[in-house]
Amino acid sequence: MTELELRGFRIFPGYIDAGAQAALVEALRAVVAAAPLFSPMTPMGRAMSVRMTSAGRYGWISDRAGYRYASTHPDGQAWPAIPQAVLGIWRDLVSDVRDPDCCLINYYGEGARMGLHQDRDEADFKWPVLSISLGDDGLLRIGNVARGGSTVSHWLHSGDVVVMGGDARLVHHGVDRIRFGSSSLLSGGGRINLTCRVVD
Ligand SMILES: O=C(O)CCC(=O)C(=O)O
Ligand SMILES: [Mn+2]
Repeated sequence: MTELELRGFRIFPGYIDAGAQAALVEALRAVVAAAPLFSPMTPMGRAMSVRMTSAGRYGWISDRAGYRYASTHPDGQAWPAIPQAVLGIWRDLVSDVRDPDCCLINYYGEGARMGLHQDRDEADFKWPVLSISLGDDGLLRIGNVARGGSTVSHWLHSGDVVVMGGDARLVHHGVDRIRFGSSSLLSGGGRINLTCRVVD
Protein backbone atom coordinates (compact mmCIF):
# COMPACT_ATOMS: atom_id res chain seq x y z
CA MET A 1 0.00 0.00 0.00
CA THR A 2 1.50 3.31 -1.04
CA GLU A 3 1.11 6.03 1.52
CA LEU A 4 1.52 9.70 0.71
CA GLU A 5 2.31 12.42 3.16
CA LEU A 6 1.15 15.95 2.55
CA ARG A 7 1.87 18.52 5.24
CA GLY A 8 1.66 15.81 7.87
CA PHE A 9 -1.61 14.34 6.58
CA ARG A 10 -1.16 10.62 5.92
CA ILE A 11 -3.02 9.72 2.74
CA PHE A 12 -3.81 6.08 1.89
CA PRO A 13 -4.98 6.03 -1.75
CA GLY A 14 -7.43 3.25 -2.54
CA TYR A 15 -7.35 1.88 1.01
CA ILE A 16 -10.93 0.61 0.66
CA ASP A 17 -11.55 -1.69 -2.31
CA ALA A 18 -14.63 -1.46 -4.54
CA GLY A 19 -16.58 -4.22 -2.78
CA ALA A 20 -15.93 -2.73 0.65
CA GLN A 21 -16.92 0.74 -0.62
CA ALA A 22 -20.27 -0.62 -1.79
CA ALA A 23 -20.81 -2.38 1.55
CA LEU A 24 -19.96 0.84 3.38
CA VAL A 25 -22.53 2.76 1.33
CA GLU A 26 -25.17 0.18 2.27
CA ALA A 27 -24.32 0.55 5.95
CA LEU A 28 -24.52 4.34 5.60
CA ARG A 29 -27.97 4.08 4.00
CA ALA A 30 -29.19 2.54 7.26
CA VAL A 31 -27.56 5.33 9.27
CA VAL A 32 -29.15 8.02 7.12
CA ALA A 33 -32.55 6.28 7.33
CA ALA A 34 -32.36 6.59 11.14
CA ALA A 35 -30.66 10.00 11.26
CA PRO A 36 -31.58 11.96 8.11
CA LEU A 37 -29.16 14.32 6.43
CA PHE A 38 -29.80 17.96 7.32
CA SER A 39 -28.47 21.27 6.02
CA PRO A 40 -26.58 23.01 8.82
CA MET A 41 -26.39 26.78 9.27
CA THR A 42 -23.14 28.46 10.15
CA PRO A 43 -23.19 30.50 13.38
CA MET A 44 -23.39 33.53 11.07
CA GLY A 45 -26.68 32.23 9.71
CA ARG A 46 -25.47 31.07 6.29
CA ALA A 47 -26.53 27.66 4.96
CA MET A 48 -23.60 25.26 4.52
CA SER A 49 -23.51 23.64 1.07
CA VAL A 50 -22.85 20.15 2.43
CA ARG A 51 -25.61 18.13 4.02
CA MET A 52 -24.66 16.16 7.11
CA THR A 53 -25.56 13.72 9.80
CA SER A 54 -23.59 11.63 12.29
CA ALA A 55 -23.26 8.24 13.93
CA GLY A 56 -21.90 7.50 17.39
CA ARG A 57 -22.29 8.86 20.92
CA TYR A 58 -22.01 12.37 19.55
CA GLY A 59 -22.80 14.14 16.34
CA TRP A 60 -21.35 17.41 15.13
CA ILE A 61 -23.87 20.16 14.56
CA SER A 62 -23.82 23.82 13.65
CA ASP A 63 -26.51 26.44 14.02
CA ARG A 64 -26.81 30.00 15.22
CA ALA A 65 -25.77 28.86 18.70
CA GLY A 66 -22.37 27.79 17.30
CA TYR A 67 -20.39 24.72 16.29
CA ARG A 68 -20.54 21.85 18.77
CA TYR A 69 -21.04 18.18 19.47
CA ALA A 70 -24.51 17.11 20.53
CA SER A 71 -25.77 13.79 21.86
CA THR A 72 -28.91 13.95 19.73
CA HIS A 73 -29.81 14.65 16.10
CA PRO A 74 -31.67 17.96 15.54
CA ASP A 75 -34.86 15.84 15.39
CA GLY A 76 -34.27 14.86 19.04
CA GLN A 77 -33.25 11.21 18.57
CA ALA A 78 -29.99 9.58 19.60
CA TRP A 79 -27.50 9.09 16.74
CA PRO A 80 -27.25 5.54 15.32
CA ALA A 81 -24.19 3.39 16.01
CA ILE A 82 -21.03 3.82 13.94
CA PRO A 83 -20.96 1.04 11.30
CA GLN A 84 -18.58 -1.84 12.13
CA ALA A 85 -16.76 -1.42 8.81
CA VAL A 86 -15.89 2.17 9.75
CA LEU A 87 -14.67 1.07 13.18
CA GLY A 88 -12.51 -1.56 11.49
CA ILE A 89 -10.67 1.08 9.47
CA TRP A 90 -10.19 3.21 12.59
CA ARG A 91 -8.80 0.23 14.53
CA ASP A 92 -6.40 -0.60 11.71
CA LEU A 93 -5.06 2.91 11.11
CA VAL A 94 -5.57 4.84 14.36
CA SER A 95 -6.16 2.82 17.52
CA ASP A 96 -7.47 -0.50 18.76
CA VAL A 97 -7.57 0.92 22.29
CA ARG A 98 -10.25 3.52 21.89
CA ASP A 99 -13.00 3.81 19.30
CA PRO A 100 -14.17 7.17 17.97
CA ASP A 101 -17.14 8.88 19.63
CA CYS A 102 -18.40 10.45 16.42
CA CYS A 103 -18.49 9.60 12.75
CA LEU A 104 -19.53 12.76 10.95
CA ILE A 105 -21.10 12.08 7.56
CA ASN A 106 -20.87 14.87 5.00
CA TYR A 107 -22.68 14.62 1.68
CA TYR A 108 -21.44 16.88 -1.13
CA GLY A 109 -23.98 17.29 -3.92
CA GLU A 110 -23.24 19.15 -7.13
CA GLY A 111 -21.53 22.46 -6.31
CA ALA A 112 -21.01 21.71 -2.61
CA ARG A 113 -17.72 22.65 -0.98
CA MET A 114 -16.21 23.19 2.45
CA GLY A 115 -14.14 26.22 3.35
CA LEU A 116 -10.72 26.06 5.01
CA HIS A 117 -11.14 25.28 8.70
CA GLN A 118 -9.57 23.48 11.62
CA ASP A 119 -11.24 20.56 13.41
CA ARG A 120 -11.03 21.91 16.93
CA ASP A 121 -14.24 21.13 18.76
CA GLU A 122 -12.74 17.98 20.30
CA ALA A 123 -11.29 17.89 23.81
CA ASP A 124 -8.01 16.10 23.11
CA PHE A 125 -6.02 16.86 19.96
CA LYS A 126 -3.72 13.89 20.62
CA TRP A 127 -6.36 11.79 18.85
CA PRO A 128 -6.22 11.99 15.06
CA VAL A 129 -9.21 12.61 12.84
CA LEU A 130 -9.70 9.80 10.29
CA SER A 131 -11.28 10.74 6.97
CA ILE A 132 -12.85 8.33 4.47
CA SER A 133 -13.87 9.42 0.96
CA LEU A 134 -16.61 7.69 -1.06
CA GLY A 135 -18.11 8.53 -4.44
CA ASP A 136 -17.11 11.50 -6.55
CA ASP A 137 -13.61 12.96 -6.48
CA GLY A 138 -13.04 15.88 -4.11
CA LEU A 139 -10.26 18.45 -4.20
CA LEU A 140 -8.77 18.63 -0.73
CA ARG A 141 -6.87 21.81 0.10
CA ILE A 142 -4.34 21.69 2.93
CA GLY A 143 -2.91 24.80 4.55
CA ASN A 144 -1.09 25.38 7.80
CA VAL A 145 -1.78 25.31 11.54
CA ALA A 146 -1.74 29.12 11.57
CA ARG A 147 -4.25 30.94 9.38
CA GLY A 148 -3.04 31.95 5.95
CA GLY A 149 0.14 31.00 4.13
CA SER A 150 0.56 28.68 1.19
CA THR A 151 -1.68 25.71 0.53
CA VAL A 152 -1.39 22.48 -1.42
CA SER A 153 -4.21 20.64 -3.16
CA HIS A 154 -4.81 16.93 -3.69
CA TRP A 155 -7.66 15.08 -5.40
CA LEU A 156 -9.24 12.50 -3.10
CA HIS A 157 -10.90 9.54 -4.81
CA SER A 158 -13.43 6.99 -3.66
CA GLY A 159 -11.82 4.60 -1.19
CA ASP A 160 -9.06 6.98 -0.11
CA VAL A 161 -8.43 7.37 3.61
CA VAL A 162 -6.62 10.25 5.33
CA VAL A 163 -5.26 10.36 8.87
CA MET A 164 -4.98 13.91 10.20
CA GLY A 165 -2.96 13.67 13.38
CA GLY A 166 0.21 14.51 15.22
CA ASP A 167 1.66 17.90 14.31
CA ALA A 168 -0.94 18.11 11.51
CA ARG A 169 -3.95 17.63 13.78
CA LEU A 170 -4.83 21.34 13.68
CA VAL A 171 -3.80 22.04 10.10
CA HIS A 172 -6.39 24.04 8.13
CA HIS A 173 -8.12 22.06 5.40
CA GLY A 174 -11.15 22.25 3.17
CA VAL A 175 -12.70 20.90 -0.02
CA ASP A 176 -12.71 23.37 -2.90
CA ARG A 177 -14.92 21.40 -5.25
CA ILE A 178 -16.01 17.96 -6.31
CA ARG A 179 -16.07 16.42 -9.78
CA PHE A 180 -19.77 15.71 -9.80
CA GLY A 181 -20.55 12.42 -11.54
CA SER A 182 -16.93 11.22 -11.63
CA SER A 183 -17.76 8.04 -9.68
CA SER A 184 -20.53 5.50 -10.18
CA LEU A 185 -20.55 4.41 -6.51
CA LEU A 186 -23.53 6.57 -5.56
CA SER A 187 -26.40 6.20 -7.99
CA GLY A 188 -27.38 9.87 -7.78
CA GLY A 189 -23.79 11.13 -7.87
CA GLY A 190 -22.08 13.18 -5.19
CA ARG A 191 -19.40 12.62 -2.60
CA ILE A 192 -19.58 11.25 0.92
CA ASN A 193 -16.87 12.04 3.43
CA LEU A 194 -16.77 10.36 6.82
CA THR A 195 -14.66 11.81 9.61
CA CYS A 196 -14.17 9.81 12.78
CA ARG A 197 -13.34 11.76 15.89
CA VAL A 198 -12.65 11.17 19.58
CA VAL A 199 -14.72 13.91 21.19
CA ASP A 200 -14.25 13.88 24.98
O1 LIG B 1 -14.75 16.24 3.00
C1 LIG B 1 -13.58 16.18 3.39
O2 LIG B 1 -12.72 15.55 2.78
C2 LIG B 1 -13.18 16.90 4.66
C3 LIG B 1 -14.32 17.09 5.62
C4 LIG B 1 -13.91 17.89 6.82
O3 LIG B 1 -12.87 18.47 6.87
C5 LIG B 1 -14.79 17.95 7.99
O4 LIG B 1 -15.90 17.41 7.98
O5 LIG B 1 -14.38 18.56 8.99
MN1 LIG C 1 -12.36 19.14 8.91
